[in-house]
Amino acid sequence: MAFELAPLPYAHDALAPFMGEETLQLHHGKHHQTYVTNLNNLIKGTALEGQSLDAIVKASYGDPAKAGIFNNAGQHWNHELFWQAMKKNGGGAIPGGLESRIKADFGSVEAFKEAFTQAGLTQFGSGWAWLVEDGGKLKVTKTPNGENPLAHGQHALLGCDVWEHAYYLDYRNRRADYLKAFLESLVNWEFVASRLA
Ligand code: MN3
Repeated sequence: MAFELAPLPYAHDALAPFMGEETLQLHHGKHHQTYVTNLNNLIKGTALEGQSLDAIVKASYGDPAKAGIFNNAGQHWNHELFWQAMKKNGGGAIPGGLESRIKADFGSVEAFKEAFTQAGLTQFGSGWAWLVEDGGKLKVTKTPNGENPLAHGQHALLGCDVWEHAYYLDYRNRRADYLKAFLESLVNWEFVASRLA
């Protein structure tokens, strides 16, 4: 069965003013839809057709002959996590279990937020900033383009899209302002905590 674009888990105007209606219409309805359409076309009639998205991401990573499949499968995977990891009136308190893990591995919530923000700011060009579980520890990472923690054997808890299409309409060139709004006003911390192993 072909992959399908799931509806957003909130209305297109639910995240405004931190992520505006036009951004969500284009980002979800056009950019994400294009990754899904491209992925379906690229795997049609190949051994990957009918496999799970996770399996396709892992099977195509690092194979130059499957770069197009990986880019689109990775971006479909990344955006599915990204939409769920935000909510209306997001940000705020981090659930206790997750907060304890963050304090244990980063020293403080502030130190985690600084590391996450720096990862997003220093990802040159398009890519993602992540909070991952890796070998029982929480870590902050960054990846270029459609690459993701799954390809690196890590478990993603939170991802922030730092491609310009994610923030340019709302923040222009101010990626730092977007990252701050993401952490303080958009993240669904209950969802992030629910992904802890
Ligand atoms: Mn995107």
